[in-house]
Amino acid sequence: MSDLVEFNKDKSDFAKWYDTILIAADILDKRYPVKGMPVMKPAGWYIHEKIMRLAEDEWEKQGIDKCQFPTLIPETFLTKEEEHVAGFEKECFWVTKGGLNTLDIRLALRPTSETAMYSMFSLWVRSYADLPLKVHQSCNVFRYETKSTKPLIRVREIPWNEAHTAHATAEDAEENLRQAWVGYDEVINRQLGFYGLVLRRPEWDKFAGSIYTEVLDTIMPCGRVLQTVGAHNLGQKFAKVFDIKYQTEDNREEYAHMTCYGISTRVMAACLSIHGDDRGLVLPPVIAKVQAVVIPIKPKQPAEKTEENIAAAEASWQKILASSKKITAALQAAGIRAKLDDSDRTPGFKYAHWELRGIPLRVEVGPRDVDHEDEAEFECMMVPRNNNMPAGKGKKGKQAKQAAETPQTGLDKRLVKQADIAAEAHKFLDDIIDKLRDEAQRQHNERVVKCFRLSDVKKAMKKGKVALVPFCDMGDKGKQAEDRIREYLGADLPGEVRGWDPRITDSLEGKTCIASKPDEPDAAHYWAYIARAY
Ligand code: PR8
Repeated sequence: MSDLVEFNKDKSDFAKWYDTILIAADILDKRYPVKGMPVMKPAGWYIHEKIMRLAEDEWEKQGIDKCQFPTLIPETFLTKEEEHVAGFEKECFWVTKGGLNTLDIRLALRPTSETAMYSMFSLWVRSYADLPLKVHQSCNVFRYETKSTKPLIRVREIPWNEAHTAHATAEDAEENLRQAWVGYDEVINRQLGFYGLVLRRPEWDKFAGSIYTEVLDTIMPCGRVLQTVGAHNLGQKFAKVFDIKYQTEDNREEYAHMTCYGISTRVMAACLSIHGDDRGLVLPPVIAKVQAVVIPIKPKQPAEKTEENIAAAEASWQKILASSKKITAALQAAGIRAKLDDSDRTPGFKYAHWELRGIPLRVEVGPRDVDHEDEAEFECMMVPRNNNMPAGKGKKGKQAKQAAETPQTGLDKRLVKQADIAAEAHKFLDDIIDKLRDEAQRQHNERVVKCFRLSDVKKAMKKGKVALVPFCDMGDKGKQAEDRIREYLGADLPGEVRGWDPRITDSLEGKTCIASKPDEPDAAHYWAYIARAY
């Protein structure tokens, strides 16, 4: 399939890079004829499922149980919570017929599962002893997205994991959300090696039916942000309309306090985009189906083709193959997902093939590695996917100069002795993710700039940056200020106020809102982020 599209090797043209890498690396196929529903190929689905598993493991640790709810939701459930239905009815796919019969009540393909789950929560919660009630599921949800769709980022059938919880008190619900963020930090930051801005969304942009919404906005390589996590405090809104009540210890009736949060294929989109490079994907080892690929390198044909020389080259090749097999087995025995590529292709072809697919570690075994006095002894070259390249290699002129000036942010390859193979491979796999995380963090930091004038916001955004600005308000007044910002930035630069980070405590004393009207300076109460979003 990869030959259908030529991979755009220049990541600085990110839009093109993203569109071509997913096809070239066999992640998905866009040719299925329903808009917004690409087919996930085995390599892509493996990665998605691994990411979901990481989240599931976190929820398991936190006592959030896995369950499975039906895909269809009666319209009567969906319309119970006013704000929720207003937010979602236009995004639903509706089932109106069963065979030839028209259904009495329309059924929605779940756009999210609050209403399906909470209709059952109301049956399951009776007393304080039934709380907290915490469940999650990994499934597909459906949203009739009207903005243009983009593989993994804005799809109409969304593979995701969603968690839903009910608690006795508002404090318990808050604490649960904090734990949700601990879980996402572990999965996205620690394991997948990237993160983003953890923000509280403005009132006008919160989840339909929530009292507040927190998100992770990941800054993509083009400077646009992608909401990779949505975590919502639902307060008692849903509990009231779904009648999720419990008897307190002193026999009062109370409504439960609820939260929900979820991640989708967007996490994979961000992970691939942030770590990938001009040569293709760079996978964090934890999500790589093949973590190490072993490549035997054939000895050169002897210059003098005497029988003796030919026999020596063949003997060396057999040793190389035998050692490669042993290395693969040793890696597998050490719990590493290793693969031997002894196909008939040239080493150069194989390197490019596995690099494009992001395989974290390449193990090369060549003639010199097996040429030891002790027959049983051999070594190999371990080359991490994020290998520091010799500066400017293969490049000329300006490009070579640029390459020489680019900081080396990866790892160096190493010659490894037989006895150390398993330990060294493990060390590489650990170091790879640490390096990827450091580099992602460095790039993130570089992309955020403080601005105090709209003209500076414009300049920053044009350079692919995100602006951190003093801002007045996160309610109606803030919305008007945002409208002024949008007008100023114009249609070519559709920036928006993404929200604020309550943990930024830099003083705002004496600062005015960046979108104040010329003669009416408004005091700033928030550090807000302005960015263009996906
Ligand atoms: C909720 N209810 O629904 P949320 N394509 C890919 N990913 C998407 C798309 C899409 N069209 N739409 C949203 N996402 C709550 C929490 C249960 C779970 C991703 O929240 O609407 C986004 O990353 O925020 C979003 O943050 C996440 O799904 C959860 O969706």
